[in-house]
Amino acid sequence: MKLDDVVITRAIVESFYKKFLEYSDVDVAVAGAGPAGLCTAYYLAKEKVKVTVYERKLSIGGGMWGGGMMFNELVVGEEGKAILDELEVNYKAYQRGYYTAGAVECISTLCSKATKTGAKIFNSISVEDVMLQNEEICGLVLNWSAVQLANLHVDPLTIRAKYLVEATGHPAELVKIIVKKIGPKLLTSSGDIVGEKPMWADMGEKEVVENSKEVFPNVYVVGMAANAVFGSHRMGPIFGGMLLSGEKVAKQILDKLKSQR
Ligand code: 48F
Repeated sequence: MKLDDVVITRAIVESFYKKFLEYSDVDVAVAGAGPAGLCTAYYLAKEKVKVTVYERKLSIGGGMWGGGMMFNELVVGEEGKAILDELEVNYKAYQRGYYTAGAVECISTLCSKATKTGAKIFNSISVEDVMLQNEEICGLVLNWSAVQLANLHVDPLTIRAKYLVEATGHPAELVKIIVKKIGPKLLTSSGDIVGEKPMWADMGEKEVVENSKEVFPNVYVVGMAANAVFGSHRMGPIFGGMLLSGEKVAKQILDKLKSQR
């Protein structure tokens, strides 16, 4: 069959346009498609929650591709192994309590599971602000990452969400925006971002799950952003905590959504 270049153009533009519009009003919007954000999206989408993820970079996966110092293997502890089982990611026992998985298989499977269960991921789009109405955060403000990179003076677009998930990793960008625009009114000990502490895998892994919770009304934090915001240690290339963090917040949001039905 003879191909028409313009039909290809129309197919792309119309299907993207339809998808973007359909997901401009969602239950949950996630900022950042690293392991924690993707895992949150997977567990929500699995329960038929309308969830969308915005990722600044062209490629999703955040810090997972590089394993540790670009040795593309990950370590997962005993608790995190259950999520690898759920995702059907292969792993090997290294020694008791330490399992290794290929970084590429892990992130590609997580992405595949999240999208196949219904999460919509928009890459190359950066979150630059939140929508606030009547003192309530109720959406994300988005722009093309290329616009930010080129420093162009272009106004953003806004989507509505019942709940937001901060999953931007170490810089905790979404929470930083909230503090900058609304003030230090977080549900942390100081009301402000407490700040990330140095490396301590054992403590960081435990605390990241504890810290994954609501940080501002309707805004939940997962992954490294949770430890940055609540003031806990980093843990380096052990990734079970990132996955468990996403699973925990997905459950919390599901409970909230169910109680509103
Ligand atoms: O950094 P990232 O992988 O965060 P995570 O899911 O996992 C942390 C681990 O990778 C690792 C670690 C674990 O032991 O310490 O660092 O908590 O993924 C965060 C994603 O958010 C994107 C960023 O490009 C990355 O892919 N991101 C950051 N800021 C924005 C954003 C933004 N303003 N808008 C959209 N995406």
